Amino acid sequence: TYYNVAVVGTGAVGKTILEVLEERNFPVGSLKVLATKRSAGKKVVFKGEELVIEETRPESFKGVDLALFAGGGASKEFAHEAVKYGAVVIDNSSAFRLEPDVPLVVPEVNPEDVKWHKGIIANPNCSTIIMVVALKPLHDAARIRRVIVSTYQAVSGAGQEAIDELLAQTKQILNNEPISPQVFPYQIAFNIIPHIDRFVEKDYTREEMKMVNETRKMFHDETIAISATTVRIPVIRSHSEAITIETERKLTPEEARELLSQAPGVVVVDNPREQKYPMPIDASGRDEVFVGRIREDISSDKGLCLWVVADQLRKGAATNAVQIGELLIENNLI
Ligand code: 2RA
Repeated sequence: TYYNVAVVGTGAVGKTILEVLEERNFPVGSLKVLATKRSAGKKVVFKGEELVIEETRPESFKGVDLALFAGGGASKEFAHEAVKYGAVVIDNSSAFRLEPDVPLVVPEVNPEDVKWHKGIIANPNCSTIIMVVALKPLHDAARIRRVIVSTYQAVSGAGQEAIDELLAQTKQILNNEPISPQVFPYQIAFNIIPHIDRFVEKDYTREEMKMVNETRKMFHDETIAISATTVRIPVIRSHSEAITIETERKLTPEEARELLSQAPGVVVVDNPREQKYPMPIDASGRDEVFVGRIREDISSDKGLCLWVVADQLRKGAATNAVQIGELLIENNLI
């Protein structure tokens, strides 16, 4: 069976969705690429064929089986319209993630939740996806009670303009020219900024609270204590996370390494003696979540520290969305 697919959005995530659909040989019958008026008329290439980007309208979803929304404002405007026309929507924006009747899914973590979808399935935030893929096998084995995480997030998480800004600023600074930050609130080249998205509650940012609330929703456990600090660093692609967990039952680093090396979607890169650990340059372009620096938390009885890296445009966004689509097909849910 082949499916009529629409991809809504042609930014960094939309483009990556097209690449992933092609690479994974997703059973695409017909493909529509939809975007705002600004991009309409431009072309994209899918499986060697040129496709003209169309402006998104409610009627665009007529006959569409699966609509992959890449994120942004289009979701609020058109996701429900797409469902009315009979499409199943996989949505990468934050618009519906915490709605009780919308499943929030990472296939390695809570695949069963796709079964109760009512038309929309939400794709979690990139930094959350990366964290939960690494934590799920540990949670299943020893029940995580507390998580403390600091992120080191690549500029591409903020879109193509953010990449352009980092490259331009780097050149300007090396040439002793003045800079004028547009995408980020401060200089990002040769700097880091401990602030992603807006400040919301108790001086935490929205990005930080996404990691708290989305993780609890997918683990079906509102009692896990989670505190995040999310930080933008001058790296082009792939997010990194320093994570410390406390579990109900003590988990040794050896046991954690064993569990993670068996876990779907995870690659363990952990050999301090040979200076082997995950880094953004190695994770970029890959679909797996890389875990290393697995060690005892020497400050706590039942604590464990990990270093986790993944390509946030792929597993953190596009690949996860396409995997949800594959899960829907396997379960006859489209
Ligand atoms: C970021 N969390 O890196 C994002 C994008 N969803 O800014």
